[in-house]
Amino acid sequence: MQTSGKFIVIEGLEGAGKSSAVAILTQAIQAAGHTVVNTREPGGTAMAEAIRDVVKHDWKDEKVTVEAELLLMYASRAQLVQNVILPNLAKGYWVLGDRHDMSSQAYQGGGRQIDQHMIESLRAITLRDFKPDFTLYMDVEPKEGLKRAKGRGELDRIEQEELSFFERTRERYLQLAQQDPNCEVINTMQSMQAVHNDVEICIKQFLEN
Ligand code: T5A
Repeated sequence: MQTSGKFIVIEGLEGAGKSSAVAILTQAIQAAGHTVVNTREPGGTAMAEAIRDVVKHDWKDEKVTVEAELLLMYASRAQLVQNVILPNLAKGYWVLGDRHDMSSQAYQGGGRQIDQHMIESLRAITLRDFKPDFTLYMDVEPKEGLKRAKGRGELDRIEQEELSFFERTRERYLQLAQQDPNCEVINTMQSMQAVHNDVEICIKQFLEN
């Protein structure tokens, strides 16, 4: 599909401060005269939101397996990309995604240690060559991120994983960010004001180019 809008994605571990970054970016992009459509993954369509409930909280008494988790992330992404992201980009709107494919590569590939080739196959089926125009990876040390997430309330199924799971996830995130020329890393182990300033600088540079 031909697209004329831009697809911007925020990535990072729990408690990295993605929600605040989304608010800053939304405001900056709107101020530049663009219409912004906000999405989140998993989720963002009626069916994808039902999938989000399952992956975040299990299904009744039935545990989500590692394989089902991976497939559900891509099922949710397929619904969102085809039904929301591509049609809005085609209208010239800017889509701001709270998580996208890098999350699967980091959490399922890094955290769950699922073979990268298997993930690549699902990615090829779901996305073909569709990619974000720009990704902001909010980097946080897992211990600190989880502390922040705990401060916000009860932890969900994935947030209850061991620290080593998040350490592997972060390591993969950092590798992916380094390999992606359209990805900027924000250090969130600093004050919220300092993070705010860094996010503003990044989006300003992207908007100017
Ligand atoms: N997932 C998702 C996969 O495994 N594979 C996939 O393919 C996809 C798409 C989704 C879950 O699914 C997994 C990843 C996730 O486990 P989610 O709710 O979308 O879950 O994501 P979370 O990361 O859980 O969302 P959070 O709300 O925890 O993270 P945020 O948005 O990064 O954190 P935020 O902004 O709410 O901040 C949390 C708290 O920290 C404070 C904030 O005020 C807030 O209270 N904070 C700071 N405090 C001090 N200093 C700073 N610099 C701070 N920045 C934020």
